[in-house]
Amino acid sequence: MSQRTLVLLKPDAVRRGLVGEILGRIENKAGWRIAALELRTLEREVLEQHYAEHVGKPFYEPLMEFMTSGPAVALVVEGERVIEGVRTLAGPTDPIAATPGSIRGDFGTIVRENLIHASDSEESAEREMKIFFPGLA
Ligand code: RTP
Ligand code: MG
Repeated sequence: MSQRTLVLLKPDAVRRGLVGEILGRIENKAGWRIAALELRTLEREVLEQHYAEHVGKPFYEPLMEFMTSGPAVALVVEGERVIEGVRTLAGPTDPIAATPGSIRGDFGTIVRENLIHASDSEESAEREMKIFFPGLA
């Protein structure tokens, strides 16, 4: 079942020079391909839409601060079971709980600065792709 998912390489990944490493892990998966990609400093308005479910939580403002702190890479990846697949590559939200071998498990220590976002369902993927790539067919 071919799917598309919205992925963000967060500002910590760009600052630390991990973009190539992370994109490589995604590209190495058989049959997956990058369908859109952009390096940009994300505007707060865009992130407010993206993280609408977290409004009011204690980590919301620090998350906004972090996510606007420098350029990020937004991309759409297309391929077989890619929604679940990229989340498996990423590992759980808390990098200390993430298994080595996963992106968060290999490179992260801080819950907020966990390197990567990936859509968690088909509905989220559709919603998030429209936020970051409104022109995408
Ligand atoms: P994402 O949406 O970024 O893929 O991450 P997720 O599903 O694994 O985590 P979620 O619960 O949706 O939280 C979104 C992002 O907010 C930051 N966060 N900080 N307690 C905290 O300080 C805290 N909890 C979450 C992380 O950057 C997380 O990825
Ligand atoms: Mg989430």
